[in-house]
Amino acid sequence: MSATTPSTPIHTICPYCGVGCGVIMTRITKGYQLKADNQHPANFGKLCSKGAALAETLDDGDRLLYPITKGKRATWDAALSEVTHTFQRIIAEHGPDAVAFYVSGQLLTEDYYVANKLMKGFIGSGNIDTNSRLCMSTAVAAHKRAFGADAVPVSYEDMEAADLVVLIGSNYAWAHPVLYQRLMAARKMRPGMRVVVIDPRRTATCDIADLHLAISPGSDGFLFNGLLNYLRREDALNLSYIEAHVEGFSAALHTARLAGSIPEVALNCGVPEAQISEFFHLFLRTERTVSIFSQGINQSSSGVDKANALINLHLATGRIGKPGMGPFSVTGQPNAMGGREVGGLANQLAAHMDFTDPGHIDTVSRFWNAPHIAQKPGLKAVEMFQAIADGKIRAVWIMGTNPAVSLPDADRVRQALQACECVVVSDCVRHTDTTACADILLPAMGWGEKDGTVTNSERRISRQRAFLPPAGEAQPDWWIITQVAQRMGWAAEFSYTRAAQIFREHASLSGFENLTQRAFDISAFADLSDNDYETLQPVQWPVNAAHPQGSQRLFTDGKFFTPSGKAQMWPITPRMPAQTTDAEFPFVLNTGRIRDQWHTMTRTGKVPRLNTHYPEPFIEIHVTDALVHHLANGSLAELRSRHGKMLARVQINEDQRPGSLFVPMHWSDVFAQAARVDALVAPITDPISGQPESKHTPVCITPLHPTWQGFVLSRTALHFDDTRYCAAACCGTYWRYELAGDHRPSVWSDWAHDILGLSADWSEYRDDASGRYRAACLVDGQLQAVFFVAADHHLPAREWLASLFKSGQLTASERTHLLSARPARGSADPGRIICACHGVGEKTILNAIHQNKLTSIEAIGLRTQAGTGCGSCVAELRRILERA
Ligand SMILES: Nc1nc2c(c(=O)[nH]1)N[C@H]1C(S)=C(S)[C@@H](COP(=O)(O)OP(=O)(O)OC[C@H]3O[C@@H](n4cnc5c(=O)[nH]c(N)nc54)[C@H](O)[C@@H]3O)O[C@H]1N2
Ligand SMILES: Nc1nc2c(c(=O)[nH]1)N[C@H]1C(S)=C(S)[C@@H](COP(=O)(O)OP(=O)(O)OC[C@H]3O[C@@H](n4cnc5c(=O)[nH]c(N)nc54)[C@H](O)[C@@H]3O)O[C@H]1N2
Ligand code: SF4
Ligand SMILES: [Mo]
Repeated sequence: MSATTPSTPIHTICPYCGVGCGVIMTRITKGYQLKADNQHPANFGKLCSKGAALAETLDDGDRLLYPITKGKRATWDAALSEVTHTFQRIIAEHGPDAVAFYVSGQLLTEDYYVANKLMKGFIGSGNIDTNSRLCMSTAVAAHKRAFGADAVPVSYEDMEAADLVVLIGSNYAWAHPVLYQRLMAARKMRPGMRVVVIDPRRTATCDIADLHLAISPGSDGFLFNGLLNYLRREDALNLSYIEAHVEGFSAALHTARLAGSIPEVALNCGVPEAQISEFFHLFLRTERTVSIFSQGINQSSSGVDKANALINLHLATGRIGKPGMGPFSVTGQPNAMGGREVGGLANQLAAHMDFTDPGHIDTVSRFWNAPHIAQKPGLKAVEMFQAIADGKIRAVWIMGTNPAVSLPDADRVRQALQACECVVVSDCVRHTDTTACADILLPAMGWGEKDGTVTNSERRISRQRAFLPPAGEAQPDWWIITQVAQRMGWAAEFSYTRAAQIFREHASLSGFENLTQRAFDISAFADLSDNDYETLQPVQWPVNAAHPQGSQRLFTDGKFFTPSGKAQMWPITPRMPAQTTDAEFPFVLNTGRIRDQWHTMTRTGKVPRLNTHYPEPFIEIHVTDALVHHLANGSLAELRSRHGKMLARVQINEDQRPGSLFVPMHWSDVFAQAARVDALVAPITDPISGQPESKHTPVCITPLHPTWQGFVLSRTALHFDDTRYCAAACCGTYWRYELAGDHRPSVWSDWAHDILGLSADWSEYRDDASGRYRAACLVDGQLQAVFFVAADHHLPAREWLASLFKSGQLTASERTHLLSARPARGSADPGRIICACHGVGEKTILNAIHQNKLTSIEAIGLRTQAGTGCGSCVAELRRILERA
């Protein structure tokens, strides 16, 4: 482990999204200073709100600090032996397919490599799958069908060089913020560049769009086929490219004809004809086109077909392998791509080799010296958890993912884990919905402590470097896995003592018997010295004898990795989502991400400034739907599907299509009482990739009418019993709780005093007729907590009260106005926080615009500082400006 000398700046990589931004950490007197890496080719000095707040995630609060077995602290040796013996016993009794690993695109490549090697090579089962199944498996399958290999053809620079960028099912502004900023900058330089966004809802990304196609959910395939048919009719196909480099053209074209002409496409996609023709025309006349796609395509029961229908367009126009062109699947997790390289999916083998080719099984088996290597693919994530529920899998080891929150049909997943004979969880965090189901907990080193490599969306391998000592007894994931492998009897095959050895082996396998038939080849690193590994510079694969400096773009020679060397167009018959809405479940539930949270919030949820943008779970609904269903803005509602239910706050806007609801995926039981959206999501998957349809579950919505609603702001963390709804947010100097209940305490003040456990210096106000209760508790003149209760959701703004937690002694005037929740003069309510870096609220921004007649983002920045930090909020600022 290189716990490098403090004060030398350490170059490492942000652990969140697949953009893979470089950051530099320097030790300062109090903690660490974080800087964006100006030299890193992913971000060139930029960071988003999450990356910029990384230094605030480094404390040990709620870290898993030592192994725990059956609820008790254990030594590493005892815990590892227990994992080993349990797995060995179950394998002996029920065979290797009775055990499984469920891993993650947030592991480093070295961790991933050894996990895959242990399960497939030595335990001899294909049962290792990863959360990338929920994320990138569709793109992987589509790439393989089209290119014969899972290879992303383009670079970030291609996006910047394009004249048309089409963003499909991607909320780029929030999910890949630094790439979004690069796109904005590129368009500023070349105002001729056009951007089209294809997404059923209007997102922050639409801020940059020249055209937004708010298509009906799941209808993308009709659009792409319609476009292919249109290009044919307009004689805009690149026949010489097709002739030389593409197969399957006639069949693909034949099925595309069925999409009909523009009016039919418009009807199928639910958007005006004029918009369809504008998009088709733009695509037709713009040679340099990059089509970026993400979960709006991947998370679908026909995702692979949609992705291939899109790739078809690039193949038929020859727009691939050239600067500024290509289909571009952007990865989600920091090492989603690395996981694909090592073969972390159940249907892959290793280093881009597959079970479908017996030669590959033989190659890997000889390389690993693993005679009992698995012969067939294992179960894909959703099937894997069904097999756990059925008792076919009796032991599962979960590493770096939180399936009790993030898998579809999450209540069933949780029940399956609770019933499973042995659940091992390696995580950095002590309390997650999944660690709550574990029999054995193994503390993994987290970001800043661990060492290894990750690969970003543009195939760029970068080093993640340690700059911190491990928390408690935490160990690197590769070490934990290797220790179990050694105890299982494979000491020689898993004798690694440092990450660099694993990386060399992985690099060497990528080149082993690879006579240029396999895209993934980093054999140039097979003999990398430890020192060179330490100083490895970011580089795009392939990196081999032919491309020692790496490769910016693939398929430049028109050669693909199929047996014929030609790319494959696929005949696609578009399908709508598997489940349709009906009278009982009239809405389509769309789910996804918000700007400042990362997945299940285990890390971002503890950063105060990231909790201000959206402090509680919410449901976005179109204004007309809200009217019909009697839902008021800011009220609480229950969502229900055939699988489960949840509660969240209603947000009314015109960004959703009527009939669609949007709910973020982030809230877990750790942060809210009943807000896991995946409890509702149907476990329906794409038949080829096995990726769940996380964006289209039929649901119904009903207003919630609890007896009381309220909020509590408190300097200390509190616990509430007997609530119907409770959402907690850690806000630095205070905790915020949004609450609702069905049972009214007989005496409110007893309730408040009990919860806070303090009797000193309370001021209270009660109005039984209206159901109002307000209380403030001060200790030594300092605000300790406020309790606000009402009969419904009409409660005062929290912001001024929240600001008082930053003060020491309250002034007399502040004390007088506490229970009215607003300051002496005027309203100091800044509104919902928009700029996380400087804590600037929507109302402050609107006031500044009105009072000073501001007309530009720059002017708002000068007045209020909003948007002058990381820049992640610029899209929202522009919308506020437009509205004003
Ligand atoms: N802030 C933040 N950033 C992240 C993450 C995070 O947790 N937080 N996670 C990372 C990960 S792992 C991933 S995979 C990426 C995901 O990045 P994205 O895919 O960009 O994010 P999502 O919000 O899941 O979904 C994108 C969009 O798909 C749209 N959509 C829904 N249905 C359809 C449809 O039928 N057709 C089309 N065309 N669009 C549709 C949704 O409305 C949504 O706006 O983000 C990464 N970046
Ligand atoms: N409804 C709905 N569901 C979705 C999605 C959606 O759009 N909608 N998106 C899906 C997608 S694309 C994804 S990628 C998944 C993400 O879902 P998850 O992978 O379940 O989410 P995370 O919160 O990132 O979980 C990572 C866990 O690993 C831990 N961890 C972090 N670093 C390390 C490490 O180095 N080692 C170990 N051992 N543990 C570590 C964290 O503390 C955390 O508990 O969710 C999927 N689920
Ligand atoms: S865009 Fe943001 S979250 Fe993604 S890698 Fe860069 S700083 Fe991290
Ligand atoms: Mo993802």
